[in-house]
Amino acid sequence: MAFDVEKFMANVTAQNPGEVEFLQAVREVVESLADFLNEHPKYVEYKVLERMVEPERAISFRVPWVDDNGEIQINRGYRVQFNSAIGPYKGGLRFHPAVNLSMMKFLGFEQTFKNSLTTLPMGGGKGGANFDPTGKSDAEVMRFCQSFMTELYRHIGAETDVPAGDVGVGGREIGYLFGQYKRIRNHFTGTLTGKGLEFGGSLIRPEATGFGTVYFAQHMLAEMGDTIEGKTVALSGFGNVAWGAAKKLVELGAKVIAISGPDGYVYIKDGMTPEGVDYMLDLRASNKNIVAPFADKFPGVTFIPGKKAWDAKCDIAFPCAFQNELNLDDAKGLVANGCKMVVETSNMGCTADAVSYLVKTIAFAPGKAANAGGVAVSGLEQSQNAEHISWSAEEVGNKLSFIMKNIHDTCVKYGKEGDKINYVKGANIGGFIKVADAMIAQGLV
Ligand code: 2IT
Repeated sequence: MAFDVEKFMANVTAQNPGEVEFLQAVREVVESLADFLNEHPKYVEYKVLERMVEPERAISFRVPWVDDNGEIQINRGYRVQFNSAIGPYKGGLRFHPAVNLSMMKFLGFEQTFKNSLTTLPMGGGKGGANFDPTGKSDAEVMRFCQSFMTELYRHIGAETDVPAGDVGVGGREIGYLFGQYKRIRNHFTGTLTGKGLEFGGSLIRPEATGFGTVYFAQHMLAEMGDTIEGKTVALSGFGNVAWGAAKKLVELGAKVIAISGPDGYVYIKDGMTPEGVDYMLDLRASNKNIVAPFADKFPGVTFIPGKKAWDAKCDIAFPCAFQNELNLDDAKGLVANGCKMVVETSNMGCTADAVSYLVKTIAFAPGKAANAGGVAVSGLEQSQNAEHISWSAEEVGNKLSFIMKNIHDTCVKYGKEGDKINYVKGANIGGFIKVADAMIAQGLV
């Protein structure tokens, strides 16, 4: 029974019509796995991949709330519980106007592989709402979060499903969500991660995704006999993930020359300073979703409206904002400008044709490997909550660094092609095996 990529994709496409992002994420995995499956026919025989592309459960619900003008607003909330073969569902919540079922499914599918790569016992899930936090007051965000949790609480739990943050959901939102969960259930448990330090949060969780992606980049560079010191770096976004990456890059002596927002990018001629890194937090907290004020704040910084950070000449690019934010033209532009490495830090940050081009041309890491540090430290937060203790920053940091090295080693193990490493293939095969073997061992469930 040979595995046929196009036949498989034709079935998935018929079952999930119009779910463009989900189908993109599935195709990437299926193409990476095809040879491996044909070499290991038991996975084909047990229809593991057919089962993996079907979420165990997908919940959609109404989220009514009242805005500051007294007007009633209705949003749609989701939780997609994708795969629990290796642990309770785990994955973030995204609040963004473009959220729909396809986006939730692509993120939940990717999360399953990513969580497996961390080596921690976490299944895959994702959720969110088509709520736009831009310009909302604190009170509006709180009322929205309370209404969202008033439905979500019945589907989650410390041993069932543990949500966290993602785009549009940070410490403030997790605080409001946790408060409402605790109030309804009368349980103080680690059912959400990314909590404040005063109520069960983990040190290093805010930094973890950004730190992890930089550690991953260091391992990629070491593979090529190089280091990160002195490298010019372009980042997209200025949220939590871009902030963590910038903080670690500046600390390690790299030169961060661009960050970006929906309004354009800022070019930082002499590289970002530690003060610039701190100011990224103020920008995010302002809730305006624009990066332009960074150029007013610091001398030697130019705002380039309407352009992406990929216009800036750099050695390394870290997409840290949203899916499909780096397309084939962007990729070709980066390479023409001398870029040697793209480290996808947003989930599916590059379009499929950009990924194919980058994998062939320079060093490329997919988000499910490079950005796994965030969920990995969420897993460590769960462990600390379960033990009712908190670890030092050093202990968490060391574990994060060890996990990122392991993920890199896994990518090398399964992705080596001659003297190059295909990190996409390595991450997909490496993430697949553990989940697939667990599914086979547990029978048809
Ligand atoms: O995409 C991701 O891995 C996250 N948004 C973090 C998920 C988590 O559970 O910490």
